[in-house]
Amino acid sequence: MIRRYDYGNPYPSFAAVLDLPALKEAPPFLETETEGGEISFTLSLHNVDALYGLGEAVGPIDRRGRRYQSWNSDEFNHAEDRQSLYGSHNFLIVFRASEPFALFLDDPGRVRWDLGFEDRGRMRITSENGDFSLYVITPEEGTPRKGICADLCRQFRVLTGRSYIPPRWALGYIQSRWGYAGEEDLTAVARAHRERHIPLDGICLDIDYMDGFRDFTLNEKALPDLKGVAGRLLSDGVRVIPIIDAGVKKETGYSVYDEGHEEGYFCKKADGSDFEAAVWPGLSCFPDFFREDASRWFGDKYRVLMDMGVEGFWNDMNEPALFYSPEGLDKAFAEAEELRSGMMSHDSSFILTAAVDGIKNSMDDYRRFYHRIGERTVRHDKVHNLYGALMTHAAAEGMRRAEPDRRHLLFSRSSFAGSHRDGGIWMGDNFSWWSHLALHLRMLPSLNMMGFIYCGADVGGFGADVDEELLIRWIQLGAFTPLFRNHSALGTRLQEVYRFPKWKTMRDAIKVRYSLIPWLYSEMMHAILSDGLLFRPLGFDYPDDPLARAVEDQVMLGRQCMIAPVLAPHVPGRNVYLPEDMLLVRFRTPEDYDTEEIEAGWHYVRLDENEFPLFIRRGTFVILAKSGERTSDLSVEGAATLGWDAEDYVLPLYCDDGITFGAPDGHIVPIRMERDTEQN
Ligand code: MIG
Repeated sequence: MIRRYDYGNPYPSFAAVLDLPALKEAPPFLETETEGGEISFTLSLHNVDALYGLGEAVGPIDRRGRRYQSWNSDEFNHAEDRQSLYGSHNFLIVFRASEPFALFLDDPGRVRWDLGFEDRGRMRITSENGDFSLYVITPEEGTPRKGICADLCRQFRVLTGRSYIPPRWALGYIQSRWGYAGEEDLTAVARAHRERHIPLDGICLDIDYMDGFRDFTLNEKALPDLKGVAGRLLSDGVRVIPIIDAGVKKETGYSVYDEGHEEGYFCKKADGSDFEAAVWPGLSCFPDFFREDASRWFGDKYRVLMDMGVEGFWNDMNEPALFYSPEGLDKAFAEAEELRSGMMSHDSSFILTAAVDGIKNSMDDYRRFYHRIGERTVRHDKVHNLYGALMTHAAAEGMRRAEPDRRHLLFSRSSFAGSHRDGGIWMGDNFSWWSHLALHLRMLPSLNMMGFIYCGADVGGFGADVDEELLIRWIQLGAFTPLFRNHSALGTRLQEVYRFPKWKTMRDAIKVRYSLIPWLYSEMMHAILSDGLLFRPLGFDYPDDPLARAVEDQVMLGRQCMIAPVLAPHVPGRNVYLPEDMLLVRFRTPEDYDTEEIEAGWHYVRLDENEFPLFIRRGTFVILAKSGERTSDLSVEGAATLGWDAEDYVLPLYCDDGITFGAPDGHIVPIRMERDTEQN
């Protein structure tokens, strides 16, 4: 059951697809307070078993004891105490023995979440705008306890819509690097993979492919013939995936700028002039995606590249990230000058550093520009958290208009609740740190709760220099995530798997992934089409097992499996908690693996560097296809079953063409255990 309560004057919701009538009185079990325009809700946490949700955020899967802020930020330091990342995902499950519920705060402004931080016995949620809709979701009557969390997520998706469906090739391995600029890189990377038989389905182009970082242009030197090279690579099963940034370079003569400026599509300052701030191209203007005409105009631009054979994009810098505005720069220089003239006290260097550092992503700038929302003019900071979502919506709609029957790859950095309808997300600028490998795992179920089924982090880590062992273990996790992209920052150690002596170990893990794709795709589609989750915390499935609920480094995958990747260096294996009997599959290659039935409880599982585990629940199985080097090589035919000898289990394998929409040919193939196949 979903109830809606409105406070103040809510901004139009792009998150909800259901238009529920708003109730007048406040929800009885939340203590509501109003102070200086802010509205807070307080709830006792004494009998709460777990708090799940908030999507893209650092910290544990069970978020009790932490504090967060919903404020979309371009923040490359995903430190342990970071309160905001790139998306705002105001959905929280309050899981307790009696009357569990979930809430969704449809509020595009800043929201503060104190989830037992000040006082472990209390949670407090504060909307700074005080204008929002609050949705309270309670379980459908009769839902068994082990289905409650999933049911609350399902209802949230009924409210916010069905998840984006990527093309099947998007489950292939994608190689990316900030610095790939054009034909030479594309050809070399593709060849290096093919020569070594490392599977590959896509290569991302980062900002250098553009002409001076101008959206929808090409760097003539590096990429004189995108159409030609995209066609050649496609014939070898490799797609080119360019980046698009939110800011449009301010430059007369650059047609995108000229059109946007003349039509009035850019965000405006109070005096009616275009808001300008610097990002990669230098001073730039920012499309007002709240305006339907501006959104349509920008979305149609993607066609420029689609016409050259591009079938997928990634959207970046759409928080929006701002390096500085001219006003902000002036202010910082003025402060610096003031410091210079005399007052070099002990703390002036700190003041100077703060003044300079404060020019980026500054609140002053976010208060400096406005959006047209229907008849209303709204200052940006009030609706800040919607900007990236609306950019990605513009892109998704543009692609739909261009090719209505085809699925496209689209993933964004910034997002809001509801963005899951338009594309996937990646987890932004992580580091090549073991702790971020663990963070990648923990964020998967949280993102799934928001409906972001197609998601993943930069495999190997974006910032810092990866070492070989970390990359191997990261590939072994990425092998299970729908978005499986190796990406790294300019200036860091080159991170393509073939650059490392043990590249074969990584290739073999990628090959295992390809063998699993028919099953993984089916489970992903099942999660999408049933408003379910591909990744779940153990507590979702085993809510009455306190040991399972406490596990933060293993997650359930699909209906049959659990994963427990190695997350530390130099270890010969790891501890794994099995909430029920499972079959351990220890993969080395798609052909070389061993299996072992393990009883419920704690176990130390030995895993050499070239081995990684998949746990299959008692009485079920998955299928393992013959591996390939491109997703188009894979076939369900002749695939082997892998799992328990389960005569009465039927695996409902979802199959379709993987590329058209509405899945007119989507169908379930019932797979039964092969009786006479040789098991390894
Ligand atoms: O300010 O385009 O998160 O993936 O490689 C950095 C360059 C801008 C941030 C993205 C990252 C991308 C990088 N971008």
